[in-house]
Amino acid sequence: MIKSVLWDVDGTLAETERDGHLKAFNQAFESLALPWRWSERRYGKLLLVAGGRERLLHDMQSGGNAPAHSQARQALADQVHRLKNELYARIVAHGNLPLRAGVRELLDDCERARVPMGIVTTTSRANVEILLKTHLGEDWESKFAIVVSAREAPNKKPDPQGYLAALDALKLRPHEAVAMEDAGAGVAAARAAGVPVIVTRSHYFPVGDSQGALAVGPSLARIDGWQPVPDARATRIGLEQIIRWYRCSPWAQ
Ligand code: XBP
Repeated sequence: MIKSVLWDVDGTLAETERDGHLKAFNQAFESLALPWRWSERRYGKLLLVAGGRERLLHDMQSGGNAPAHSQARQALADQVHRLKNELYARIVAHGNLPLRAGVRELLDDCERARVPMGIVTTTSRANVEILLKTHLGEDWESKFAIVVSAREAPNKKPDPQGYLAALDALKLRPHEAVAMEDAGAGVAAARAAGVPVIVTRSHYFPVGDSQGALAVGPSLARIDGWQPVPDARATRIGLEQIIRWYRCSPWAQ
Protein backbone atom coordinates (compact mmCIF):
# COMPACT_ATOMS: atom_id res chain seq x y z
CA MET A 1 0.00 0.00 0.00
CA ILE A 2 1.14 3.57 -0.67
CA LYS A 3 2.08 5.12 2.67
CA SER A 4 3.24 8.51 1.42
CA VAL A 5 3.19 10.78 -1.63
CA LEU A 6 6.37 12.84 -2.02
CA TRP A 7 6.06 15.97 -4.15
CA ASP A 8 8.73 17.68 -6.19
CA VAL A 9 8.09 21.45 -6.39
CA ASP A 10 9.47 23.21 -9.47
CA GLY A 11 7.69 22.06 -12.62
CA THR A 12 5.53 19.53 -10.75
CA LEU A 13 3.42 21.60 -8.35
CA ALA A 14 3.57 24.66 -10.63
CA GLU A 15 5.34 25.86 -13.79
CA THR A 16 7.74 27.78 -11.58
CA GLU A 17 10.70 27.60 -13.94
CA ARG A 18 9.17 29.34 -16.95
CA ASP A 19 6.77 31.63 -15.09
CA GLY A 20 8.80 32.28 -11.95
CA HIS A 21 12.54 31.64 -11.76
CA LEU A 22 13.31 32.62 -15.36
CA LYS A 23 11.37 35.88 -15.09
CA ALA A 24 12.95 36.65 -11.73
CA PHE A 25 16.47 35.97 -13.02
CA ASN A 26 15.93 38.37 -15.92
CA GLN A 27 14.45 41.01 -13.60
CA ALA A 28 17.48 40.61 -11.32
CA PHE A 29 19.91 41.02 -14.23
CA GLU A 30 18.08 44.14 -15.29
CA SER A 31 17.88 45.72 -11.88
CA LEU A 32 21.60 45.10 -11.26
CA ALA A 33 22.37 46.58 -14.71
CA LEU A 34 23.92 43.33 -15.88
CA PRO A 35 23.94 42.77 -19.64
CA TRP A 36 22.54 39.22 -19.50
CA ARG A 37 19.01 38.18 -20.46
CA TRP A 38 17.99 34.54 -20.76
CA SER A 39 15.47 33.51 -23.38
CA GLU A 40 12.96 30.76 -22.61
CA ARG A 41 15.00 28.47 -24.83
CA ARG A 42 18.34 29.30 -23.27
CA TYR A 43 16.92 28.75 -19.79
CA GLY A 44 15.64 25.36 -20.90
CA LYS A 45 19.22 24.36 -21.71
CA LEU A 46 20.52 25.80 -18.45
CA LEU A 47 17.98 23.73 -16.51
CA LEU A 48 20.27 20.76 -17.02
CA VAL A 49 22.26 22.33 -14.18
CA ALA A 50 20.41 21.76 -10.89
CA GLY A 51 20.16 24.75 -8.55
CA GLY A 52 19.61 28.39 -9.46
CA ARG A 53 22.95 29.63 -8.15
CA GLU A 54 24.83 26.74 -9.77
CA ARG A 55 22.96 27.43 -13.04
CA LEU A 56 23.98 31.06 -12.99
CA LEU A 57 27.61 30.25 -12.19
CA HIS A 58 27.66 27.73 -15.02
CA ASP A 59 26.40 30.38 -17.44
CA MET A 60 28.87 32.95 -16.14
CA GLN A 61 31.74 30.52 -16.67
CA SER A 62 30.73 29.70 -20.21
CA GLY A 63 29.71 33.21 -21.36
CA GLY A 64 31.40 36.58 -21.56
CA ASN A 65 30.91 39.67 -19.39
CA ALA A 66 31.42 37.85 -16.11
CA PRO A 67 34.19 38.65 -13.59
CA ALA A 68 37.37 36.78 -14.45
CA HIS A 69 38.18 35.76 -10.89
CA SER A 70 36.31 32.90 -9.34
CA GLN A 71 35.82 34.71 -6.01
CA ALA A 72 34.29 37.76 -7.71
CA ARG A 73 32.09 35.50 -9.84
CA GLN A 74 30.84 33.67 -6.75
CA ALA A 75 30.10 36.96 -4.97
CA LEU A 76 28.16 38.24 -7.96
CA ALA A 77 26.29 34.95 -8.28
CA ASP A 78 25.30 35.19 -4.61
CA GLN A 79 24.03 38.73 -5.10
CA VAL A 80 22.04 37.92 -8.23
CA HIS A 81 20.64 34.72 -6.75
CA ARG A 82 19.51 36.47 -3.55
CA LEU A 83 17.75 39.15 -5.57
CA LYS A 84 16.26 36.53 -7.93
CA ASN A 85 14.69 34.81 -4.95
CA GLU A 86 13.23 38.09 -3.63
CA LEU A 87 11.74 38.83 -7.05
CA TYR A 88 10.50 35.24 -7.36
CA ALA A 89 8.69 35.60 -4.03
CA ARG A 90 7.02 38.75 -5.31
CA ILE A 91 5.84 37.04 -8.52
CA VAL A 92 4.40 34.14 -6.53
CA ALA A 93 2.80 36.30 -3.83
CA HIS A 94 1.06 38.38 -6.52
CA GLY A 95 -0.74 35.21 -7.59
CA ASN A 96 1.02 34.93 -10.94
CA LEU A 97 2.02 31.32 -10.52
CA PRO A 98 -0.94 28.96 -10.20
CA LEU A 99 -0.65 25.34 -9.13
CA ARG A 100 -0.72 23.01 -12.12
CA ALA A 101 -4.11 21.61 -13.03
CA GLY A 102 -5.05 18.56 -10.99
CA VAL A 103 -2.46 19.20 -8.26
CA ARG A 104 -4.92 20.67 -5.78
CA GLU A 105 -7.28 17.74 -6.27
CA LEU A 106 -4.54 15.18 -5.63
CA LEU A 107 -3.39 17.08 -2.54
CA ASP A 108 -6.99 16.96 -1.30
CA ASP A 109 -7.29 13.22 -2.12
CA CYS A 110 -4.21 12.47 -0.01
CA GLU A 111 -5.46 14.58 2.86
CA ARG A 112 -8.87 12.95 2.79
CA ALA A 113 -7.36 9.46 2.65
CA ARG A 114 -4.84 10.40 5.37
CA VAL A 115 -1.90 9.49 3.17
CA PRO A 116 0.96 11.57 4.58
CA MET A 117 2.59 13.85 2.05
CA GLY A 118 6.08 15.23 1.80
CA ILE A 119 7.99 17.80 -0.22
CA VAL A 120 11.33 16.83 -1.74
CA THR A 121 12.91 19.68 -3.64
CA THR A 122 16.21 21.13 -4.72
CA THR A 123 15.00 24.69 -4.24
CA SER A 124 15.21 26.70 -1.02
CA ARG A 125 12.87 26.46 1.94
CA ALA A 126 11.83 30.10 1.36
CA ASN A 127 10.78 29.37 -2.23
CA VAL A 128 8.70 26.37 -1.12
CA GLU A 129 7.14 28.41 1.65
CA ILE A 130 6.00 31.32 -0.51
CA LEU A 131 4.49 29.04 -3.16
CA LEU A 132 2.60 26.85 -0.72
CA LYS A 133 1.56 29.65 1.61
CA THR A 134 0.11 31.53 -1.35
CA HIS A 135 -1.94 28.56 -2.51
CA LEU A 136 -2.65 26.54 0.60
CA GLY A 137 -2.71 29.25 3.25
CA GLU A 138 -0.69 30.12 6.34
CA ASP A 139 -0.97 26.59 7.73
CA TRP A 140 0.39 24.96 4.55
CA GLU A 141 3.01 23.09 6.54
CA SER A 142 0.40 21.16 8.49
CA LYS A 143 -0.50 19.38 5.24
CA PHE A 144 2.98 17.88 4.92
CA ALA A 145 4.56 15.32 7.18
CA ILE A 146 8.03 16.32 5.96
CA VAL A 147 9.57 19.15 3.93
CA VAL A 148 13.01 18.46 2.49
CA SER A 149 14.50 21.45 0.69
CA ALA A 150 18.03 22.48 -0.28
CA ARG A 151 18.59 23.27 3.40
CA GLU A 152 18.04 19.69 4.54
CA ALA A 153 19.47 18.05 1.39
CA PRO A 154 22.26 20.19 -0.08
CA ASN A 155 23.20 17.51 -2.62
CA LYS A 156 20.86 18.46 -5.43
CA LYS A 157 18.90 16.04 -7.62
CA PRO A 158 19.78 13.68 -9.33
CA ASP A 159 21.44 12.91 -6.01
CA PRO A 160 18.95 10.83 -3.99
CA GLN A 161 19.81 12.61 -0.71
CA GLY A 162 16.47 14.45 -0.52
CA TYR A 163 14.41 11.29 -1.05
CA LEU A 164 16.52 9.30 1.38
CA ALA A 165 16.09 12.02 4.01
CA ALA A 166 12.30 12.00 3.53
CA LEU A 167 12.11 8.19 3.77
CA ASP A 168 14.24 8.27 6.87
CA ALA A 169 12.10 10.93 8.56
CA LEU A 170 8.88 9.11 7.65
CA LYS A 171 10.38 5.73 8.60
CA LEU A 172 9.36 4.21 5.30
CA ARG A 173 10.92 1.76 2.95
CA PRO A 174 11.43 3.20 -0.56
CA HIS A 175 8.65 1.19 -2.24
CA GLU A 176 6.12 2.41 0.35
CA ALA A 177 6.25 5.95 -1.06
CA VAL A 178 5.44 7.40 -4.48
CA ALA A 179 7.28 10.40 -5.89
CA MET A 180 5.65 13.03 -8.10
CA GLU A 181 8.25 14.44 -10.52
CA ASP A 182 8.52 16.22 -13.87
CA ALA A 183 12.21 16.33 -14.81
CA GLY A 184 14.86 13.74 -15.56
CA ALA A 185 17.02 14.76 -12.60
CA GLY A 186 14.10 14.29 -10.22
CA VAL A 187 13.14 10.95 -11.74
CA ALA A 188 16.75 9.81 -11.44
CA ALA A 189 16.90 10.96 -7.79
CA ALA A 190 13.74 9.06 -6.86
CA ARG A 191 14.87 6.00 -8.79
CA ALA A 192 18.28 6.04 -7.09
CA ALA A 193 16.47 6.10 -3.75
CA GLY A 194 14.27 3.19 -4.89
CA VAL A 195 11.04 5.24 -4.82
CA PRO A 196 8.43 4.58 -7.57
CA VAL A 197 7.78 7.73 -9.62
CA ILE A 198 4.80 9.29 -11.38
CA VAL A 199 6.05 11.69 -14.06
CA THR A 200 3.89 14.66 -15.04
CA ARG A 201 5.59 16.22 -18.04
CA SER A 202 6.13 19.97 -17.73
CA HIS A 203 6.86 22.86 -20.09
CA TYR A 204 10.61 22.37 -19.98
CA PHE A 205 10.57 18.60 -19.78
CA PRO A 206 8.07 17.40 -22.39
CA VAL A 207 10.23 14.32 -22.94
CA GLY A 208 13.13 12.82 -21.05
CA ASP A 209 14.21 10.14 -18.66
CA SER A 210 11.22 8.29 -17.30
CA GLN A 211 12.73 4.83 -17.32
CA GLY A 212 11.10 2.56 -14.78
CA ALA A 213 8.41 5.12 -13.88
CA LEU A 214 5.12 3.91 -12.43
CA ALA A 215 3.30 6.14 -14.95
CA VAL A 216 4.11 9.02 -17.29
CA GLY A 217 1.71 11.62 -18.64
CA PRO A 218 1.06 15.24 -19.51
CA SER A 219 -1.05 16.51 -16.60
CA LEU A 220 -2.88 15.29 -13.51
CA ALA A 221 -6.02 16.92 -14.88
CA ARG A 222 -6.05 14.82 -18.06
CA ILE A 223 -6.46 11.13 -18.63
CA ASP A 224 -5.33 11.09 -22.25
CA GLY A 225 -1.64 10.73 -23.03
CA TRP A 226 -0.81 8.61 -19.97
CA GLN A 227 1.21 5.39 -19.99
CA PRO A 228 -0.05 3.00 -18.69
CA VAL A 229 -3.53 3.97 -19.83
CA PRO A 230 -5.67 4.98 -16.82
CA ASP A 231 -8.77 3.07 -15.80
CA ALA A 232 -11.82 3.81 -18.00
CA ARG A 233 -13.65 5.25 -14.96
CA ALA A 234 -10.92 7.80 -14.18
CA THR A 235 -11.70 11.45 -14.91
CA ARG A 236 -8.32 12.74 -13.70
CA ILE A 237 -5.15 11.31 -12.16
CA GLY A 238 -6.10 11.14 -8.52
CA LEU A 239 -5.00 8.98 -5.62
CA GLU A 240 -7.34 6.15 -6.68
CA GLN A 241 -5.69 5.90 -10.08
CA ILE A 242 -2.21 6.08 -8.59
CA ILE A 243 -3.10 3.22 -6.22
CA ARG A 244 -4.40 1.20 -9.19
CA TRP A 245 -1.13 1.67 -11.06
CA TYR A 246 0.82 0.84 -7.94
CA ARG A 247 -1.10 -2.39 -7.31
CA CYS A 248 -0.25 -3.63 -10.80
CA SER A 249 3.43 -2.75 -10.44
CA PRO A 250 6.37 -4.85 -9.23
CA TRP A 251 6.62 -2.58 -6.17
CA ALA A 252 3.35 -3.98 -4.80
CA GLN A 253 4.51 -7.63 -5.09
C1 XBP B 1 14.36 22.84 -9.24
C2 XBP B 1 15.65 23.52 -9.28
C3 XBP B 1 15.82 24.81 -8.60
C4 XBP B 1 15.04 25.98 -9.20
C5 XBP B 1 15.53 27.31 -8.68
O1 XBP B 1 14.23 22.07 -8.10
O2 XBP B 1 16.59 22.98 -9.84
O3 XBP B 1 17.18 25.11 -8.67
O4 XBP B 1 15.23 26.00 -10.59
O5 XBP B 1 15.60 27.35 -7.30
P1 XBP B 1 13.05 20.93 -7.91
P2 XBP B 1 16.90 27.90 -6.53
O6 XBP B 1 12.61 20.47 -9.27
O7 XBP B 1 13.73 19.84 -7.13
O8 XBP B 1 11.93 21.55 -7.12
O9 XBP B 1 17.26 29.19 -7.16
O10 XBP B 1 16.46 28.03 -5.10
O11 XBP B 1 17.97 26.85 -6.71
